[in-house]
Amino acid sequence: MNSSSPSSSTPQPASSHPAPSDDVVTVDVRDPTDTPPAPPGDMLPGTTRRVAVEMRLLDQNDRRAEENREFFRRRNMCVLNLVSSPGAGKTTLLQRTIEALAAEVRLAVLVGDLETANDARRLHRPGVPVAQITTGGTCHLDASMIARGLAALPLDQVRLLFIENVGNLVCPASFDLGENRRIALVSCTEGEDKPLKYPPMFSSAHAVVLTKIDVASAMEFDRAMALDNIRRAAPQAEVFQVSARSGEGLDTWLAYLRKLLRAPSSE
Ligand SMILES: Nc1nc2c(ncn2[C@@H]2O[C@H](COP(=O)(O)OP(=O)(O)O)[C@@H](O)[C@H]2O)c(=O)[nH]1
Ligand SMILES: [Mg+2]
Repeated sequence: MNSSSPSSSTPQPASSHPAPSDDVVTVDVRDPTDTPPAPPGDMLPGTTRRVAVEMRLLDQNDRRAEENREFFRRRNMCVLNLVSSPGAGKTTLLQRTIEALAAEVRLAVLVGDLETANDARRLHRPGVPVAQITTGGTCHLDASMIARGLAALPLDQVRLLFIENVGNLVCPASFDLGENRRIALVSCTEGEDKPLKYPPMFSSAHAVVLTKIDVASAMEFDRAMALDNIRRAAPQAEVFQVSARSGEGLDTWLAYLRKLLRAPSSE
């Protein structure tokens, strides 16, 4: 455990143990009282209904996020939160990014999914600590999950932390994790209009990455229209176009990261 994790009041993970075959750590933040959703229909006698008190939850999250931000600032860590729908290419882009940067700067990764440590295994390489946060039914990472993930990682000298959020174009937009930059990915296989349909995810992003441009023409994807939609939904964001498969556009993306690393962590 890392004794200087963001909050000493942060509850310890229900389970935090190294996977037997590699150095990937799994931090299980599932709520044991959560039950898997059942098909809709009449409530059975004796079942209970959960009512989410969203405002209070978000206030609490914002406080935790501030603690995380302070933790990152003290350690001079630059933290990127990657958000997108499932399958937009977050893990693949991170794989390419880590390959390119691991020799230059000390990196770490927190990756969230409902189940499995598949992405953590894909991202792990010697010298790059990775923790998989398994959320059970929760469709986003929140600031306290990040604090628990941080506590499971050796963070000495880590300068750049990537957070791969749970794949979801809605909920992660509401949860500040204390990150320096939020990066929204949208792929050429999702259609041109996703930025217009899911505005909060794009209006809250510092950068938008259009991914899988290698398959744009095969998908008859209208890139000009998609870029126009991105600019309308995220006029504040820097926009990148990449293919993690062919490598096209990766240089510009990596230049953006290197520039971030040259800036003080509070920016
Ligand atoms: N053609 C193509 N496929 C990609 C690219 N990036 C990711 N993929 C594929 O898209 C699928 C989902 O990618 P993944 O990185 O797991 O997405 P995530 O769920 O956002 O982490 C995988 O089959 C990847 O191989 C890309 O740049 N080009
Ligand atoms: Mg992934």
